[in-house]
Amino acid sequence: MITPYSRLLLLSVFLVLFVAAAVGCVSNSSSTATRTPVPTGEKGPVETTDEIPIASRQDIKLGFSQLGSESDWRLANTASIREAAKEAGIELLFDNAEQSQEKQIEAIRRFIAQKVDVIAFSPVVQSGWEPIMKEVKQAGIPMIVSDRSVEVSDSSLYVTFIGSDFTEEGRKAGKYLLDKMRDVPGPVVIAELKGTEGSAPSVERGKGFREIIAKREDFQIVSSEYANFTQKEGKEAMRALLREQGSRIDALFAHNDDMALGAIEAIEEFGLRPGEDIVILSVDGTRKALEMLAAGKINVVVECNPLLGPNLMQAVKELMAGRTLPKRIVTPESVFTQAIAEKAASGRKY
Ligand code: GZL
Repeated sequence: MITPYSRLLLLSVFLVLFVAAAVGCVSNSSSTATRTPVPTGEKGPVETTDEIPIASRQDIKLGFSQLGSESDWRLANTASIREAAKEAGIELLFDNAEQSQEKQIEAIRRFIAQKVDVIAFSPVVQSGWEPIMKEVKQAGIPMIVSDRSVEVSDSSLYVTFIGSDFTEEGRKAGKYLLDKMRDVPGPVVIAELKGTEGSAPSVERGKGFREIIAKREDFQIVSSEYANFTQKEGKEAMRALLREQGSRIDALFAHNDDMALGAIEAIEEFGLRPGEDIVILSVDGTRKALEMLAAGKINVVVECNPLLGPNLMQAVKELMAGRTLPKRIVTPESVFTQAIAEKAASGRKY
């Protein structure tokens, strides 16, 4: 027989159990949002939900190691990074290593000590980065590779690589030359001015170019010299080449515009007509090269986009908001021929 007292007792027990269960669901629901800790160095992880960052960080600090200031492309690249950081409200700690890998490594180590949130760098050469990249990883700081690629056995040492497909750029130059020379009986004697030894653009542009010109056995590369992407060294190397080979050269593949511009000076000093006596292929797409293209002194310029700043800052913000990034972000590029040179040169920012 249930007395009124025991009925009241049972009801209050049910009531307590019901309220406890209701509260438990609410508190559980707040833990269902998946949390993605984002390493930000010693300050500890920035936690976000999958949907939106809990707070888009306004105090992001980015350490950037630039490889140098050797070319107009590089100056445009640096300007793009500085402008985009300002635009994005990201504090930029910038170091220019002037072509020294050792100085780049020292700068990256300083960024670790300064407890930046993200470290990005444009590696002067492909190899020798594993030890410092491991130090960065151990410090819990995400790393972004910009412009030139690195050779590492462990790709988890960097979050993403933002830059061009240099092999494809070399192929585009080769395809132009095959087409230009399709009715010219061989042999076609070719000279090559390479950038910095061991750098990704030089290794890969050379590889892509050779892959394509191999389609004609009578295409012969008779000289291939390093000129470190600079106009001065491009002129000096071309001068020496002309002294050696004389007017045997039918075409020149310069791995960047600055070396092509230097070569043009040497060719004219030698008494030959660049763009006519010697077909000139270049890469980058700077205004000066496009002006030479329009003047008929260069025959083709394969674009290599230096304006990586916006992509880099976007990647930094996504990273800090806890989002995952693709391992590779490729910048869109085209080819400039004499037909479109005038128009392209007038609008060129750099
Ligand atoms: C390519 C870049 C190269 C340019 C040169 O992404 O690294 O370095 O082609 C520059 O002009 O010096």
